[in-house]
Amino acid sequence: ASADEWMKRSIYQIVTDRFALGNGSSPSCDTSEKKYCGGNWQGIISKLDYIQSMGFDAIWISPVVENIDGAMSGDKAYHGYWTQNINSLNSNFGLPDDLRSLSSTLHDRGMYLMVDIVVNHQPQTFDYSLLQPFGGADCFHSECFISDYNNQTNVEQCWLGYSGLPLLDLDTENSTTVDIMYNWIKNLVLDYSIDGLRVDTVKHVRKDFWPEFASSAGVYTVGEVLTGEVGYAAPYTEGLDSILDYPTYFAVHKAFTNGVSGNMAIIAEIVTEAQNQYNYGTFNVGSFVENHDNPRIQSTVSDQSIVKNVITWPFINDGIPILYYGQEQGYQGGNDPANREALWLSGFDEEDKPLLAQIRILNAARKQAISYNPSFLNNRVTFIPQASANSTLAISKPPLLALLTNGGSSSTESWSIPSSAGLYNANETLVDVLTCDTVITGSDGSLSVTTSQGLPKVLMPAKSLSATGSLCRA
Ligand code: ABC
Ligand code: CA
Repeated sequence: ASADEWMKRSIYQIVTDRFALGNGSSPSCDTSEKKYCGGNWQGIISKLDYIQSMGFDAIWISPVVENIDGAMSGDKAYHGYWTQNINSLNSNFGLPDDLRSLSSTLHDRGMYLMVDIVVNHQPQTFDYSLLQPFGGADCFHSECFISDYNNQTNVEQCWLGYSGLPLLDLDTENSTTVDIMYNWIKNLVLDYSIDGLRVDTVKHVRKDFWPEFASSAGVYTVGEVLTGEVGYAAPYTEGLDSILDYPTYFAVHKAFTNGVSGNMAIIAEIVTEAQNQYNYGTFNVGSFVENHDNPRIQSTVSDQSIVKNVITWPFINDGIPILYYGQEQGYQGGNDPANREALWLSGFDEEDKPLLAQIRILNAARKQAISYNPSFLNNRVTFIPQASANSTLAISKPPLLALLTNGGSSSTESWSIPSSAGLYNANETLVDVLTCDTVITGSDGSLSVTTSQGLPKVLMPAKSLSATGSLCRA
């Protein structure tokens, strides 16, 4: 599928080994052991109702190719990033036909499959010939660990990892190697009817490798460029359809998870910078607040009002919302590997899960916004300066208006959106879809509203809600 087709979607990110088992069992899973816990593709198939009922219409799964365990550390490759052979699959996750079934079951439900893929490296082993098809030291850049992130050649041609688990850096300057990779991705996408790719370690491969890689894949590509800087990330939006919105991720965390000292204005600054610098703007960035490489929000924030504000962000931001599995269940794991908890241990419970309920509403609100406003997906978010301060941010993407605060559960905020913001008519009824409370604009179209307990609001004009939809039915 193309970037345009992906833009309407929202994505549920899965660590395949940790989501569900095909036989429905629920073994214990100690994340600190860094072992396989048993999740697999059949497990995902068996829990698609759970994902779809939250309103997601795409999933992103762990890398699928055959992996090799850590030679020296004893860590297992349960996460899928330690490629052994790009031409066979990781049998811990299932057989080739299981992956094909996952893909076709998703398609039958109108959902998309995004697969994570790695080009940049393979783990070092005692016997290079185990690594396929690049079975020799000469297929990799010579040994040096990345030591200077300000030196782009060092970032591209030296190795990730550390002495206990070195990641051999593929020689992507060699044209034979490059052609193998272009052919591989083309065949992988066709063989398993993949709809999109999450591309690992993009900044560690020279930029001009990527355009032909993306065109060989022929589907939407979203690249991981792990940086807090828009200026560093921007050039990568030329070679791939999109990137994961890491700069905004860092801004959101600074604003919300630094307690009262966090300044919300930093979000507006970074987003505006990105809107101006990214090729095609920020319309198809992958927008997220948690993933498998970073501590979960609730590992540092316990205030549930703040958590609810943070979770709202990707659904109101430009781009494609991505939710990391487990967030809906309130998981609290810290740094890798603690943030990769088994979801089956939650029992896939849907009752009494306030975050899950909120996510369902947010997905429905975004879908309703897309169908109500034909230009929703191509309109940039704007920030209402008069209603934004240190601890508040008013974000407009008509018909949505989100009022977010980092004040926490004991705070009360008063918001004033002047008529000059041009958002509303006189005496218009707006519905906070998170609570179904209503508020009416003034006779000049201005809006005054109070939020209590530091909770977020997502306001939509009553006229924009469908009579038959699930949102706050009259
Ligand atoms: C294993 C163990 C861990 C242990 C670690 C050292 O080794 O499991 O317990 O802590 C996979 C597995 C991991 C595994 C690694 C290493 O392999 O998932 O569990 O860790 O073998 C991608 C994937 C990631 C994957 C790999 C490797 C790459 O998403 O899951 O890990 O295939 C760099 C890369 C990035 C990579 C990330 C893990 O490391 O660029 O592609 N992710 C700075 C650098 C970044 C760097 C980041 C973290 O630090 O600039 O390049 O990411 O090391 C901002 C700045 C940024 C800065 C951040 C932290 O702050 O602007 O520059 O990022 O403000
Ligand atoms: Ca490299």
